[in-house]
Amino acid sequence: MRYGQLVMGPAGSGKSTYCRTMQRYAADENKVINIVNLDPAAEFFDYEPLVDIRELIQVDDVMEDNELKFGPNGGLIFCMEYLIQNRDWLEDQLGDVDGDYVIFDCPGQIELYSHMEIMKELIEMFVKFNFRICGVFLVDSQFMVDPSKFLSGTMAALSVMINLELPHLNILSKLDLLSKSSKKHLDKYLEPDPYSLLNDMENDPWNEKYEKLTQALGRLIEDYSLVRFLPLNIKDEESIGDIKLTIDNMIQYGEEEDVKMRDFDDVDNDEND
Ligand SMILES: Nc1nc2c(ncn2[C@@H]2O[C@H](COP(=O)(O)OP(=O)(O)OP(=O)(O)O)[C@@H](O)[C@H]2O)c(=O)[nH]1
Ligand SMILES: [Mg+2]
Repeated sequence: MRYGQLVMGPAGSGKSTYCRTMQRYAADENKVINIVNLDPAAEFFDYEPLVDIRELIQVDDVMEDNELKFGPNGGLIFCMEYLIQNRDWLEDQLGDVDGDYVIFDCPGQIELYSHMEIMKELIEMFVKFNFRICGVFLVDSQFMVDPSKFLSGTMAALSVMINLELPHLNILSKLDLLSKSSKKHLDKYLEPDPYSLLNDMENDPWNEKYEKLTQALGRLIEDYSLVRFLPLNIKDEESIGDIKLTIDNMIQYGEEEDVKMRDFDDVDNDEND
């Protein structure tokens, strides 16, 4: 069995930073996590990828192609479909390492996750490659400390959960950037009680007009009671550790076999021999 996280979320929500943070956290525990870049439009990320989709196909090349004539969004979808058609390339690049742990850094185009089939096909492919995989959906906490924005972020998370049918974790990212007063209100959003949040919206002119719709959305979130968020503060080891532990439990990492340990000690021993 291999273990994986599929890291998704809107543009700029902190996906690539999350991948790097997880990798470094694991390295501090002498464990190896590899990262695969699945964003064909990526320009910068601060990690050394095990596999990089840009070696197979890049959005710029697709957009410059005179026959295809794609813009950036259509180009990205084309690249993802191309990846699925070239599954042998990906399988070959990923190798076949039993018990390894791979984080897949996905593009920031929300429609890929919320209603298109591409991610589902990709997930099926990973399952065939023997991965036990979970979805990690990041939402920038700076946009969530406001009831109406929280509602739309939660709906986005819910549609991804329902569409992908994967074990799923929602994360509120970039907590280190929140002001002290926003942090105080955070608890309300981590274990959301839609009704009390909706009360907070009472003076919102939008809510006056669409009160019933807002209530129905609140009921939907409550009924599913699956939409919960874990906070991520990349400057706080405990917050990173909590997320890692929750995910490892979800994918049962380390329960069935000895986890892969990097032999830092062996290097020292060799030098002493
Ligand atoms: N302070 C702080 N900055 C962050 C954090 N996460 C991301 N950022 C910054 O936010 C910007 C976007 O972060 P990325 O990790 O590239 O986000 P992404 O979701 O991979 O973005 P796309 O791939 O373009 O969709 C960068 O400038 C990061 O440095 C965080 O936890 N704290
Ligand atoms: Mg990124």
